[in-house]
Amino acid sequence: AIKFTINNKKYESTTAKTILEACRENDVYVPTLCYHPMLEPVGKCRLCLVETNFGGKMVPACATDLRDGVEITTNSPRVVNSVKSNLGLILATHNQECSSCEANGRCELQDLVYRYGVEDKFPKIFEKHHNMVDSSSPALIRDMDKCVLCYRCVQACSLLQGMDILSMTGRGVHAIPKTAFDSPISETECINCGACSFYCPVGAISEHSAVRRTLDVLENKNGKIVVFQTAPATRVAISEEFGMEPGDISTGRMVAAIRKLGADVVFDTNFSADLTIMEEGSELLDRVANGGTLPMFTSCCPGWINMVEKLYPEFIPNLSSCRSPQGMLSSIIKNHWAEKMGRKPEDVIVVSVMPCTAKKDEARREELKTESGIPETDIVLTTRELGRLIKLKKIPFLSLEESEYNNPLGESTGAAVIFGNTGGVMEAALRTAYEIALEKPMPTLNYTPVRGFQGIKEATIPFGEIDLKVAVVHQASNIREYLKKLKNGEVEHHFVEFMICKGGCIGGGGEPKSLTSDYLERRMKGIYNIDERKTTRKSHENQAVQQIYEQFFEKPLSHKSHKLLHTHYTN
Ligand code: HC1
Ligand code: SF4
Repeated sequence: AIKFTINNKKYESTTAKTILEACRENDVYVPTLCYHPMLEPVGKCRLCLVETNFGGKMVPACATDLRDGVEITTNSPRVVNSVKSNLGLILATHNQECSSCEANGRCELQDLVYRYGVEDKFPKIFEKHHNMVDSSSPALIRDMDKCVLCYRCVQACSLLQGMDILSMTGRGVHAIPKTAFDSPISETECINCGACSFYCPVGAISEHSAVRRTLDVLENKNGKIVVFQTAPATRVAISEEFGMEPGDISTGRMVAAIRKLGADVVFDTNFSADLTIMEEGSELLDRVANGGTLPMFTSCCPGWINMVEKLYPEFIPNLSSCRSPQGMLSSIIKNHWAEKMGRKPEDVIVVSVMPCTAKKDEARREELKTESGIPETDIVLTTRELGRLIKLKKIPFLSLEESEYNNPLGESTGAAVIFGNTGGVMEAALRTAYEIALEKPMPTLNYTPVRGFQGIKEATIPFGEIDLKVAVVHQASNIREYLKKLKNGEVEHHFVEFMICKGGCIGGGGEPKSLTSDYLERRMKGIYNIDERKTTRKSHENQAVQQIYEQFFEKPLSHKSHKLLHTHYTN
């Protein structure tokens, strides 16, 4: 163990590698702004400077190794003054439009300024330098006058996602994360995954907010019905917005809160996740039996679809033609359910709550409009935005009595909720495809080879006459590696699941921001817990799904399903 002192108190550690880790491990507060435990320390913000007994200069705790015998001081007047003056300098280049900022209330800079009582008395020097708001993307907004030069977006985009859309250019106050040729982000190869917005500690990159529009829709209905749908991964993360732990399951409270906001009906995207399994499973069996394009690729992750269309159009034929569960449910609501309720598609407003920024982009696709040309999904809110709405309306989330989804489009199985985890779509598909093709259930429902955080997971399942070879790939950088291998003939599979974000949707760019290093593991556990507690855990056993086939779609891949549940891609 390494022995050291912090503020004259003795400690030892076997796990901490840096001074910052040692302090955090022992609950000693050290301010940070550029540091995030899921990224590499860059030592840029200078807020974590501490004194040590090794020489006179203060050192950045995040980037200094913990050494035996080091005496660390985090609370001396010298340290505190340095934090205050560094915060003052950051403020001088920061556009503090706090009250209208997306980050208001969850801004790391705001918290630090308050905590240290820093007065904003420096002359503003940002206006002349950046003055750049890029709202060209339907998913994200960048306001560079709020950038604090932490490098977190740059790292998220290049290191985690392997996309390299943003890079830091210029020096000093002129430094700024830019796109190549400074193009609007919608004109770059950006896939709208939102990883940059998740890691942004302030409001410099945030989701393209639909909070105000949603309030307007809820408060001025003009005779319309407002229908919400909620994605699998939202229910294990929304409570983090209210101070609870990652992975806490709050399905019933979330539904109750959405009703309190004024929604008329709350359906579950999990219903259409079950439906997706019926359609996609059938599509796979059909491709295998009839020599269709293989491997077949899942198509529910919109960041992934953006990646294929923008960067790998040669793989478009591999994509399943299934719409995402969001797309399927909105289509059913407007084109089938509305009619059953005696209403026109125009009378219904669909608001979907997603862990994902790219879903905002998906909802605007031309292929996902009704015959009369209106979008089937009107509004997409991220989980964070739903949290903001609930707080704005002063709804006491934690003490709400649980509420159930409306039926029939609110019924779902355990197979649907695991869509939220990497490997979940694959596991759900296998539970159903195996049983339908072989007429017996899988030996075990918890199919562990496709679970967990390994970037590329592979498995082979004896499937009657063939061995079904599958792979699960998550996080954009791993996807690029996998596709390279596939092009080179180094891998061979029948079916591959792709999710752009690490961990799958639980790691989506629109989920509550977390400064912990284990939020993904904990959300993942929450999802598997929901699955285990369900009485039905196979999509084909969803009675509401069976019913909609009997009463409307007839069978998977029918003419009607093709029209309402499938789509096509462009480049
Ligand atoms: Fe997902 Fe999906 S699982 S894409 O990861 O297929 O966003 O949660 O809603 O549509 O169901 C996201 C999550 C989500 C879709 C489903
Ligand atoms: Fe990069 Fe994703 Fe942000 Fe686009 S949305 S800039 S790809 S991190």
